[in-house]
Amino acid sequence: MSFPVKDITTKPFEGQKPGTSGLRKRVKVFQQEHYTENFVQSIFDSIDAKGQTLVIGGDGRYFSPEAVQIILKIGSANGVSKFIVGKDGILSTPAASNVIRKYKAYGGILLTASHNPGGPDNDFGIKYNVSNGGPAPENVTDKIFAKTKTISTYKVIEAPAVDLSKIGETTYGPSKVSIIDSVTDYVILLEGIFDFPLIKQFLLEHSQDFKVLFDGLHGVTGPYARAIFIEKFGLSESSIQNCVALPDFGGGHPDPNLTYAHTLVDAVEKNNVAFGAASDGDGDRNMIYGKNAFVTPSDSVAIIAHWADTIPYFKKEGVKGLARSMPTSKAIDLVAKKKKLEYFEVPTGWKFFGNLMDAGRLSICGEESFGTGSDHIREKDGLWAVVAWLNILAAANKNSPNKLIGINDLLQEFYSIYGRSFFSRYDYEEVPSDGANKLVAHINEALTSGSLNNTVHTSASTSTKFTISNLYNFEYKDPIDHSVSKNQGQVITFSDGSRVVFRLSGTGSQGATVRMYVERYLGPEAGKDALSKSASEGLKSLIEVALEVSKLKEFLGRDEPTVIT
Ligand code: VG1
Ligand code: CO
Repeated sequence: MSFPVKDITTKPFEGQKPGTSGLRKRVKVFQQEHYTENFVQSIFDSIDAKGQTLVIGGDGRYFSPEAVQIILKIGSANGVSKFIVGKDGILSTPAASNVIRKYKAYGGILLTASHNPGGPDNDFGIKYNVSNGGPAPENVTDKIFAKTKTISTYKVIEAPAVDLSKIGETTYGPSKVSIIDSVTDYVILLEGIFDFPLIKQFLLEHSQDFKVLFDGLHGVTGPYARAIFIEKFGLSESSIQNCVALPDFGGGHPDPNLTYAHTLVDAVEKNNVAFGAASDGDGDRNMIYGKNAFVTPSDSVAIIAHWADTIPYFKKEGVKGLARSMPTSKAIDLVAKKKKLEYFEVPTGWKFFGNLMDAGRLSICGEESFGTGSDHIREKDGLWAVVAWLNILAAANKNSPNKLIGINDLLQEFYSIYGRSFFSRYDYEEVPSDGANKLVAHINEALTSGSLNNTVHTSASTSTKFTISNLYNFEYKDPIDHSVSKNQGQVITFSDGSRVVFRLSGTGSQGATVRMYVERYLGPEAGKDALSKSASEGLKSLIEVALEVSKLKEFLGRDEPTVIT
């Protein structure tokens, strides 16, 4: 059978600019005639995938099956020789990164809008990853965006739809399509990193006093969690919930934080769960939350780094360096200093870690936005972080026969060694762009004129005084390829070492989202009482000052943030 290639005439759409992590828009936008096709063709116009292998995966959200067929048609017409596709189009983001690396693919297209809600009235997303398994760097995404602005035709082959539910290899026009199990390779990967037998034994011994609960929030991790928690660790069905992946995530917001993962929070409190965890829609985020113990992502990555030598992968490979995104708290820097490791501060977005990892200078990194990971792949990895914590707890308990060590014990011990970086993020979602721009302009004005430098600000409720020491726009020069990324967030520093950051989100699908990040550090000498306070108590006065200095409420017309994490 021959499969003719057809050229279809089209016109550019506005706004097909990939954000922090791919192009994200409402499903209805992607469903417009030629919209998805234009973007996919623009990807192929920006790369050279002729004769190459391409991975296709995603979180299975609404509109994914249609999008997979569009990519197959356009990709094949553009000369891709082989597609590796997760069964039913499903591969979690970390699993896709692993598949790209393991099978030495040229790159991959991931269909996900991550933690954004799904369904016909919600979000869809398309992201391109390169051969190291990581999100395409800015020079590639800039090229894709430029192509979307001038596109006039796209190519398709005329072929019947591929059955995505059958594992195996088939011929598709001039190309081959290999449908693979979505879970197997990923589980093999984690088994090679962590001490599965140790974890299993620990969980078995403590089946009564150390209950585990993983909440998939109806995102893509459900089947992965089942394979790991039930099949590998031998836990019971009651240790996982919401683990059936649904195209609309059951109507929920698949974002693992204290606001949106309330199904986990409620169950942990009600059932005395010692170790709870959740992941987001596409499986790259995680939250660690046990009874009376919430681990901020900034602390989580620092604690994993502190305990790295209990994890077989790091025991073998060593820890080469540590890193965090700029707004993430500096807890991990303290670990790096103590362990005499190199450490880096990069802009928000996982794509900035990839070069450092490829150069062998970075092993463990994280973002405050519930993203944690390592150089085992080039995406953040939700289940990796969850299993890392179980590995660490199992190892810590091996040396503690008489007392069960839980999440809170690890937190308190960490604070007693390094001190504590109280951290919180306020999100003001879908505010008018005009107000957001005014806020940015207001801070920029202070930044250039220096009008706020050395000014003293007093918190209304606690009378604590804060002196502004500096304001700057964060700029990053990649140490490997020397590319420069400007305007990555406005930073206000205070004389006591506290810090407030303002940033506009690059993942929202409409309006503007303003993020305010606050951090205040107390050294170990502050003592146990001060260090074990809640973040909201520890940060109250700084937040008041940040709101006053930025005039945020005035510009955004919002009294309260949409989400506090
Ligand atoms: C947000 C987070 C950022 C993260 C990005 C993608 O970006 O702040 O840390 O890398 O989402 O995460 P922004 O630009 O909205 O602040 V995910 O789980 O959507 O791939
Ligand atoms: Co995600």
